[in-house]
Amino acid sequence: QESTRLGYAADSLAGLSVGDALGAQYFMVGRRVDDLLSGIVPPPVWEWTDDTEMACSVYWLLLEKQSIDQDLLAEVFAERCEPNRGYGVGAFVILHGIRQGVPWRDAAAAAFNGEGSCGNGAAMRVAPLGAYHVGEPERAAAQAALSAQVTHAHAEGVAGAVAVAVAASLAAAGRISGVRPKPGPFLDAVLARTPESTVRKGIARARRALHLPPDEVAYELGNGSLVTAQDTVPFTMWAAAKHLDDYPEAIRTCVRVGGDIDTTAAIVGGVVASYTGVDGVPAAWLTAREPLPTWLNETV
Ligand code: 8NA
Ligand code: MG
Ligand code: MG
Ligand code: MG
Repeated sequence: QESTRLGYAADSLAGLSVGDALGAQYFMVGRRVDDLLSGIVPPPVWEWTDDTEMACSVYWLLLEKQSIDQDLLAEVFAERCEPNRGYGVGAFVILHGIRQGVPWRDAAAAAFNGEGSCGNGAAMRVAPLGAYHVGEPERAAAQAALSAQVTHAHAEGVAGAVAVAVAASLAAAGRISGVRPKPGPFLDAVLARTPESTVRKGIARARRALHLPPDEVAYELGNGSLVTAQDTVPFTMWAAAKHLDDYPEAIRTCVRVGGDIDTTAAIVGGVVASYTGVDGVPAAWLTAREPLPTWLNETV
């Protein structure tokens, strides 16, 4: 049912945006990580970043079209882009090009000397799209790939988005069934739908590292410091699998290991909230997060 699917997507977006905004307090504003680990959260307002802005565009497209129209998504990404939200350099150039009238396919293909972007930006924004396709992980994967290609022409950038969307779809399905997916089978199901890639190899390593402490796992798999999908998505899949039923602990795990915290927390928050629902996100954290943009509820 359409309203139910949108509800799952909205819950995922809430988890994603709170993770992004709280994570940015450590990644960009420079607050002390130890404070959060001892239960102290920063004072409001927690401003969200590019992760949330782009996720809002994806969610808006679901409200409008119920599926990924790449031309419209490119237009919305470009039009809604506020330059001060901390966009990746490549993303900023692509979106600027689109605004100047360059077709998105050409702009995305030209990035990084014609390699295309393998940044983590396609993964950071995609969890709500996965949650929307609850119980349909194949469809989530296909739609995620379409959503990624608009800015990320590199296969790794696309694979990262596919893995995250599949994880969110499976998490939402777990919520419906009332059965919490166990970490190992959960990662197996993500692996089964993720195309062969360095990202997928990293998730396979995460699957074998479920018994290890987070710092060690982040050291082995990467914590997003390189801002690429390969360096970001495997750890986020590990953290989401481990803490699927505990949103605050999932976010603390991202903050604890450092790196690209706004983005790791956005991905993990978006997947975990697909399972817990918005009720899993502490009310005080939701209130502290800057309100989502008003254009989210405007139609064309
Ligand atoms: P992107 O396409 O610019 O990619 C992000 C980064 O990935 C690039 O700047 C490169 O360093 C690297 N990269 C991408 N493709 C290649 C390649 N083919 N070869 C070598 N390096 C490559 O933007 P995006 O949307 O994918 O990035 C999302 C990230 O940007 C998120 O972490 C988001 O939060 C934001 N970000 C902001 C800051 C900040 O301080 N404001 C810092 C890092 C990232
Ligand atoms: Mg960001
Ligand atoms: Mg995407
Ligand atoms: Mg980031």
